[in-house]
Amino acid sequence: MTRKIYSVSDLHLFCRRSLAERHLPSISEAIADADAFVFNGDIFDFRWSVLPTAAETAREAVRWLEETVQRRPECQFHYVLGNHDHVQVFIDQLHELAERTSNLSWEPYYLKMGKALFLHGDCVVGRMTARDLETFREGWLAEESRGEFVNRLYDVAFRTRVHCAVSRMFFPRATVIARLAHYLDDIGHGADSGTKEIYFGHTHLAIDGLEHRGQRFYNGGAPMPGLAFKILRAEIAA
Ligand SMILES: [Mn+2]
Repeated sequence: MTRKIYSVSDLHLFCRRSLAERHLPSISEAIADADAFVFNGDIFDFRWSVLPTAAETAREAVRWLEETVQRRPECQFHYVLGNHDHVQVFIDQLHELAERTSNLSWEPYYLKMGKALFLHGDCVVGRMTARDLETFREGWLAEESRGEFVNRLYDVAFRTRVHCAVSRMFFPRATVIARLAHYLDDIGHGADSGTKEIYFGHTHLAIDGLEHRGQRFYNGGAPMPGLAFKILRAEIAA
């Protein structure tokens, strides 16, 4: 008996440079087929939101999530936070929503299901322990939208595909995997643990089952211009 688990990360909803809208139909199809569905961080983007305040973004985000989750009560939904959605005003409302919704739970850092582990992956911005990641995330708690001027500069950068080069420069694959392995060791889910598959995002660069020290790493990329994006599917022994 296996359970079908799908996951997506880095939709960056509410950021106008995200192409997530066009993937929403395939996300609905995956949800219709799923026993469990994992939102693996940066689903909503508070820094680059088109809405004027984090409070308004949080309200719309929770409304979207509630509708999505209620449409398929047979599916268990899990929300794992990323850096862009590790914002206090959202966390409070997410917690409240999960309290009153039987098929939704949330985790700040990672979720273990069977031999699989789901985490956002922002622990790869440096060589981080769990403690380092907590400190890093504290810096996001009071995030507010950056406003129109900076947003426009980023629009230009995206038109010239600078973001693709930046992702590749900051996140070489070997470095990403080594840093993930370091963090996983720290939280007790490293090579010698029972954890065999790692699903993550954040870097916006797709990885399809790369093997390292007996663990396999998967990243679905991101729905952004010039980048690959995929809904990840896992089968887990129930
Ligand atoms: Mn991220």
